[in-house]
Amino acid sequence: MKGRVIKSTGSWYVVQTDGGIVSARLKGKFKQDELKLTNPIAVGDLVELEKEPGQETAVILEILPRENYVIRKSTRKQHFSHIIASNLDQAILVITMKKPRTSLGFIDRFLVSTESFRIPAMLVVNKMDQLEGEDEVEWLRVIHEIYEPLGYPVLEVSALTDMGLKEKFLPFIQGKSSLISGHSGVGKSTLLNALVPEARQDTKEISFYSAKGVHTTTFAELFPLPEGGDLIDTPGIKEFGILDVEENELSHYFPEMRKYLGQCKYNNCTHVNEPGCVVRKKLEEGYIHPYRYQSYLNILHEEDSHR
Ligand SMILES: Nc1nc2c(ncn2[C@@H]2O[C@H](COP(=O)(O)OP(=O)(O)OP(=O)(O)O)[C@@H](O)[C@H]2O)c(=O)[nH]1
Ligand SMILES: [Mg+2]
Ligand SMILES: [Zn+2]
Repeated sequence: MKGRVIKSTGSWYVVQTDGGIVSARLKGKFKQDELKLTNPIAVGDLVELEKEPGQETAVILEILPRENYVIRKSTRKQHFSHIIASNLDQAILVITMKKPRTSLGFIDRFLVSTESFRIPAMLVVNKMDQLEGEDEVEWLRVIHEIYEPLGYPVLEVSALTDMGLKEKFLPFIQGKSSLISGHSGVGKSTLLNALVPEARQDTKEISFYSAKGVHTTTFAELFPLPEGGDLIDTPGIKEFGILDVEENELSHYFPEMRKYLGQCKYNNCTHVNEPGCVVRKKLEEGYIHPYRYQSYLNILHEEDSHR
């Protein structure tokens, strides 16, 4: 029989099949292609499985080819990667303006990653009920100004008061398989609970997290939306480790730079200080946002130091 992995807790996988939910395990070692993975099977994977004789449990025999996936560098194991989820229609980054404020750098790293996997992305600004002060209003304005022209929708919601959820957010997620990502404490699980009441995901006040990096949600889990489609809640991430991107490839993942590809004087231009660089020219003319260009440089130099 076939099924979709809805939760993975390390050695056991919870799989949704036509006949209901079953617990399944892997038999023996799984061959993975080029990728060195900390998790051979990810939430969202479609698998072929078989009931164990005389038991309620099943064995996973095969992973069907993944349409796509979001992957990040493993924080625990060097040179290893971790698949966050697979077979997605879109990736949603939940951001907040305080406690914690999501940095533009973090947003851009996330978007570079989803661009590289060709997964559409959107930003959801949560905790709008807490918006106060000119500084926060200005931050929000900048977020809209930067990301909307690039094709990333920016929605304002409050998972706590339900603001924006049914009328604005739902049309974006209905009938789709969406990954929910973001820092710990931004309200991913609260958002999920508001949309899928049966989910009953644990949520916790920020003060409980402290600096130790304790996350309330510890495993990715997929929940069907009553209106169709599904949402994948994930543990919070501190930094998004982008997989190796070549120097002159990085700009492919910035839609506003991608437009000018092939127009620079040198075809291996990194858009830093090469003569005849069209990207720099467009930056000076105001067609590329200086914050985005700064993120580009930051990622470029960070990746540099890993080489
Ligand atoms: N004021 C306000 N608080 C919110 C909102 N959404 C979530 N919170 C609170 O923020 C805290 C963290 O929420 P969670 O849903 O646990 O955050 P999370 O992103 O799932 O965190 P991890 O599972 O650790 O990644 C909780 O105290 C929530 O009640 C909101 O829209 N407004
Ligand atoms: Mg959570
Ligand atoms: Zn250039």
